[in-house]
Amino acid sequence: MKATAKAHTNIALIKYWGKRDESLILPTNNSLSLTLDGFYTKTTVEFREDLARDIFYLDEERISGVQYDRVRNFLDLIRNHADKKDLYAQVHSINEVPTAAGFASSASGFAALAAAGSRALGMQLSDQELSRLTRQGSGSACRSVYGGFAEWQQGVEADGSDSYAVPVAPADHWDIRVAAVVLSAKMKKVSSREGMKRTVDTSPFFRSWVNSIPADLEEIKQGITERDFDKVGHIAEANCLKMHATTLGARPPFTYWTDATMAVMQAVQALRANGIPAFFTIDAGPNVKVLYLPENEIEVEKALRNVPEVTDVILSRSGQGISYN
Ligand code: 2P0
Repeated sequence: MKATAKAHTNIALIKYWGKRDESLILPTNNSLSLTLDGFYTKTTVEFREDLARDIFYLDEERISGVQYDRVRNFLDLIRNHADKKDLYAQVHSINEVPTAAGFASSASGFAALAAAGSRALGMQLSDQELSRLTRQGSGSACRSVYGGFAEWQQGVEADGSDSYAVPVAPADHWDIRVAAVVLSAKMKKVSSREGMKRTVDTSPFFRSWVNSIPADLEEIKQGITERDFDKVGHIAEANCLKMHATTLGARPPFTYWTDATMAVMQAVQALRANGIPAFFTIDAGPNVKVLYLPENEIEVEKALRNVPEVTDVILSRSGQGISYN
């Protein structure tokens, strides 16, 4: 009753920003991401008759509190699914996601946990079923089931049965790269969960954000099919700016950007002004991710490291979906 799975994190090019159901984690818009090979979580789940409760180790450290509760609640979902309500598990996770790089380790974390947990209980889930289950741990995680580009379909059903990710193009479709620009290891003040909720509840810009998604999605998918880097980059950057604009209209207003965030955004725009195609995207924190093509790797890395506020730049390629061993 033991299984191990590895899942990579993903970066959203069309952002998930807003929930229509908080407990089932159902979004207000479709989102689209690129899975990254540089950042992953490897998790082993072992269900054992001799355990009276779940045990969770992250990077060899025993975890309690909120992080433990999220894992235990998610294991409950898997247990209910498999009709094994009284069977507890020991979970060992190794995170190869530098938290300072501002990637949500919850994406690779819940994808690996869902895959290893369901396998350990003998469930043979399809990718679609696995994505639907993973979504209930953390929304963005449902996209990490697949390699390359994936789209999370928001669905319309109240029970979430049609809300899961589907593959758009595999990792080998296109060698597009991402530089994770590290600025600050400080904890973010507004969590993505809280930020999303505040935006949905109070920002007058939220409706416009949601209404703008279908056109962005159509265009970016066309760009991916045609391997049109300019098209994909411009849409991704504009979509990120729109998402962040909604937070300024919230009450109380907030932003994830710092001076350093702006400095990197300007460095990316300067690269473009010098004829090097590069585009930024930013999640619920100050760090910036930069999209670029392999032939421009050296110039892009150099320009980013030249920004005084930058402490590190981590380069990544497109990654694979969930694997087991
Ligand atoms: C995304 N983010 O699409 C967006 C862009 C942050 C900004 O998904 O509440 O950790 O667990 O569903 O997935 C971060 O939120 O939130 C996120 P929950 P999650 O990647």
